[in-house]
Amino acid sequence: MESEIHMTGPVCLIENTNGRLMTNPEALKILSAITQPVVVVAIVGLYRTGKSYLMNKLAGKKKGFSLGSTVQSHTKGIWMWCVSHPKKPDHILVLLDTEGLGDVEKGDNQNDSWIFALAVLLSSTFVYNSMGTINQQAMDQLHYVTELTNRIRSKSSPDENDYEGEDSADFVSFFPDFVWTLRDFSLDLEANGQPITADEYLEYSLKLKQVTSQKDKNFNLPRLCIRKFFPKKKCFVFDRPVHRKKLTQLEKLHDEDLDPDFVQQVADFCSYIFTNSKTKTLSGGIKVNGPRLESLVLTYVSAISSGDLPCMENAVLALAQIENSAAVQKAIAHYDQQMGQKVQLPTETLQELLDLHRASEREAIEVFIRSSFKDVDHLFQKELAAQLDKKRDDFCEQNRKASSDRCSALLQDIFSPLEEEVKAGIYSKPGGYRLFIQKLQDLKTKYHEEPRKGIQAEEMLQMYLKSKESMTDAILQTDQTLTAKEKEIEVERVKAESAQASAKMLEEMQRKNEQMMEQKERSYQEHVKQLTEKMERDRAQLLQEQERTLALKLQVSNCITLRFLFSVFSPFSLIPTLVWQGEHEAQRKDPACSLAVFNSCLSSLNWLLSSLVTKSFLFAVLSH
Ligand SMILES: Nc1nc2c(ncn2[C@@H]2O[C@H](COP(=O)(O)OP(=O)(O)OP(=O)(O)O)[C@@H](O)[C@H]2O)c(=O)[nH]1
Ligand SMILES: [Mg+2]
Repeated sequence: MESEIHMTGPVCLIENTNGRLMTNPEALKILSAITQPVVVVAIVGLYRTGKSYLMNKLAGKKKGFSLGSTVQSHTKGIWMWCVSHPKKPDHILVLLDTEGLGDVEKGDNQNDSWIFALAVLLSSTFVYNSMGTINQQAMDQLHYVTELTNRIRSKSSPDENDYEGEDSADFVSFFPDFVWTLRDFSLDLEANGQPITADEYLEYSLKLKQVTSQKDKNFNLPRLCIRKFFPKKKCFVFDRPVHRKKLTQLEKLHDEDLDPDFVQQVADFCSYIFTNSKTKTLSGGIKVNGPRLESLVLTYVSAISSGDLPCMENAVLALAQIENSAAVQKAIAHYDQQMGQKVQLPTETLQELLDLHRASEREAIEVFIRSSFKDVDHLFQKELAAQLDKKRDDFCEQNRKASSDRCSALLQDIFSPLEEEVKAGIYSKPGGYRLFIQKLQDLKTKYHEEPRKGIQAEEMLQMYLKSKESMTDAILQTDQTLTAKEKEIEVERVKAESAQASAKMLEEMQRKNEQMMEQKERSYQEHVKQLTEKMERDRAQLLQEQERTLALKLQVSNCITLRFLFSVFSPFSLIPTLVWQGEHEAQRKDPACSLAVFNSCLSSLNWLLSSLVTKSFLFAVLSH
């Protein structure tokens, strides 16, 4: 069960003091505790346009984000309120309310642009809020969107071969969805006498002019940028909530006191956001949770503060550094826990220990692979491999020591009575040597029968016997029943036995070395296997992202052909030719321009097709 979130009210996430942006540790701490994926909705727009009020509606609360009742701008910096997502279980809805743009008292446009850029970078749904209709003034106020290309980079080092604008063309894959909220909207939504939806109104307002002058270019620029950066757009219109005089009391009023249309419009807006706003996702399909959002905030704000452009790729890489390092720790902790549970030192054989290591290592690699991403040059996986190798070697050493300790204790237990007997002279008599050898054999058998002596059992025994060679020899030499010849033979036999044991030990050592080498190879293969599977999954993800971006870019080039067809076959073929020449220049430089033209071509083509089956076509032909 994921942890619940209890934030009684919003906190400032990014402070804006004297034009300097600073993160607030209290807010970052809240983010760091959110384990669930986050849906981030940011609202941006001119100051005093009811942004905070609307965000409170999304939080399902009457009060929260502080509202100002004077004409002075109220919200400063970026404020955050994290609430449980009302429709997505185990998701957190992060609401970001921003400082109003265009505050005359502030008079700092730069600062506004950064607030705007940060809201774009941090959100998965970007709400642009404005008063009244989408007129030229509203469009002009959106110049922040045209500045995004100068404020944000998608790649840390754009390809040299990329033509101008290519980097910004990649924004499209990672930018939030765009929602335009129009407050105190007083017009009827209709065009040519026909009712239209708010979305159609937005599309209509984003239509481009045929470029014949600089003025036309300026007219088109914000429209092009919105189309270019935000392929998914939505528009909501809101009536004025109450009579002007009651506006300052808005927070205290109940729904019954408000314009019923406004109440419904707010409900529709909230419902759309709850149902359609996506989890914040980064390049590589990385779903953002609280700590990840915290890292993004830190990276972007620190880039801005140090005079750099915030870069989406760098933010992901910075995040990867933190998480991959944590992934190594997590994997090692898992390995330690598994080994701690399963291993009892000393193990009977080296292979037994290596098998346990292998099983724990496999799981540890799985833990790492699951938690890591964008591990450039596999640096972190190599680090994990090195740490696991060291752990294995440490375990082998501990195993050797545990075995040595146990064997010496055993040898002491088993053989010390014999040593006492020798000291007491029990074997210093005729026939004593045979007696001694017999006893030694019995004790060796007893030693061999003891369980869990570990890998040093033989070596320790041989070492012990070697240390007692002089004692054995003394007993042999004092035994009067044996002839000199027999004693010579016996000395040779003992030597041969010792040499045989040494050879066996060497062989055993060789076998252990081979097992270790084999294990190293298997570890390597395990890393490669799991890495290959992960890379395969990443490749599929990348392909999906590339296809999405490519589809958008392709639309751009396709529209050139469509435009051509249209210019040839349209009853208005004379008009677009001029426009086409002017726009063509811009299209070559800016793919987004073509995207916009593509959309307008589509609508023209739609018009043409529908005209074909209506009388208006006849009328158009006749008038032509
Ligand atoms: N006319 C009108 N006023 C509204 C609307 N919604 C809220 N208000 C009022 O407008 C005033 C400002 O509202 P806020 O929500 O603080 O506006 P804001 O955009 O957050 O303002 P800043 O934080 O300064 O950028 C308050 O008195 C609200 O009651 C609306 O839809 N229309
Ligand atoms: Mg506000």
